[in-house]
Amino acid sequence: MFKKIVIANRGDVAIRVQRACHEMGIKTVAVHSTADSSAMNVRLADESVCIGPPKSKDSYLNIPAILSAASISGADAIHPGVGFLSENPAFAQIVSDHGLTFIGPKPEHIKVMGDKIEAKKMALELGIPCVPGSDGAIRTTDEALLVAKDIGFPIIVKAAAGGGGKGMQIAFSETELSNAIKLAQSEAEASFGSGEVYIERYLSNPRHIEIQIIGDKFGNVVHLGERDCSLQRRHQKILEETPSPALTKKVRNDIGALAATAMKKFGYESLGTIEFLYENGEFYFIEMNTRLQVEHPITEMVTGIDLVQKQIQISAGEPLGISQDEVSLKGHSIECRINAEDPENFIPSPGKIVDYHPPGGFGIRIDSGIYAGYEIPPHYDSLIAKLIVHGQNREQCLSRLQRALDEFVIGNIKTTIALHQKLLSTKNFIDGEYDIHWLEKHLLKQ
Ligand code: MV4
Repeated sequence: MFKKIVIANRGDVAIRVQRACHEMGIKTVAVHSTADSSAMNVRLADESVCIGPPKSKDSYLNIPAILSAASISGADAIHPGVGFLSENPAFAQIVSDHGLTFIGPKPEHIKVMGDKIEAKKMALELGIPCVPGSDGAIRTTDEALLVAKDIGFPIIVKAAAGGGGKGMQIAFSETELSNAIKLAQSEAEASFGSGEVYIERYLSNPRHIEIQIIGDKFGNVVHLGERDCSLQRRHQKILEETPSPALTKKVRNDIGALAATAMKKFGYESLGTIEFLYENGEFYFIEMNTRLQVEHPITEMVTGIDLVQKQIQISAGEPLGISQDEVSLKGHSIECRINAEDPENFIPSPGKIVDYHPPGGFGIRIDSGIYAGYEIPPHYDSLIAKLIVHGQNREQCLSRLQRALDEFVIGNIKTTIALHQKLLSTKNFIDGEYDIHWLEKHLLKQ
């Protein structure tokens, strides 16, 4: 097992990884920007190294600085957390070229899934159902029209280098197609430096359901159920839950088994999430995430498995040690993402936290790096806390969550706690009746 790990991240995730390390007797090195010198993960780490100025590009994405921190601290592995360098195949390769372990999958696997066209080809080859669409990149309207004859309208144009919704365009008819392609191409070029696009049949009211899988270096792969991440605003998830109110036990077991079988065939090792759109009882693959995810705690709550410890053990060459029969999903879990933002207009609200009283009690978990007196820097993502609740069933989970939100004090900055309180008192949500558009259409005024 590793003796010392560099955690190349910040905020709640840096603390999450650090907790796993400390419980396993592994020393931690926090790397941080000058804006994060007083962050809680830095205080709690065994060692810390400043790796640059506030801008992520100069610090959390600064590969030479992170490698130097690993070298001077004598670490044997690097955990990339979520975001930042976690899905950068070149970084994963450089880390191993320096004789260190990248805690994550193989660079080849990160690379395939990073290109959405390659990912889709691979998914089809592995027997994962995909949205009907072009076989590869689309260059001209004529090429698109030929595919459209087969799949029909509406059609969505997506960037190959994309993900997260950037560079997407919808065409409802032939007349709109040419414009949609041009717009998507130029947006993709501007955002990712590659104008490559592909097309799919546009699903109008799906849910976003993702399957958590975990595999080791010996070909053992299991699935750990799903997470329903349909509640989002502008491609930012707001609340996630498991199990999904939309799935039966049989549907869950079938898609989970399919995902696990596919990943075994792929030779995938580490944590992974397969994202699907789910509409009219059918699953359609859209993307795969080759990292730990922000919403992983809800899977931990229902499985009882520490995903980060497992991820580290697997990277150290240990066997998974769990068979599919040994995975049982118990109760219900929900995560509310609490952002330092105005709950009405979502304008970031960084600043000093004066009062802090997190909720507690049975079934409550807070993953956060904030504390009373902490000044939230303005340079990063506005996620400041994750409130994760577990209950024996959805009903108990909802009442416990409502109680926890009512107890939560974060003053005197604006947070999205009020938005979650509103969501929890809305009939459609209480009934589990929502799709990927519901939050923006029915709860938020635009
Ligand atoms: C789609 C889709 C409908 N049909 N693909 C958005 C982000 C990217 N990860 C994929 N996305 C979508 N792909 C087809 N063929 C609708 C979306 C989409 C979406 C997906 C998941 C969660 C929220 C979303 C919000 C708007 C659009």
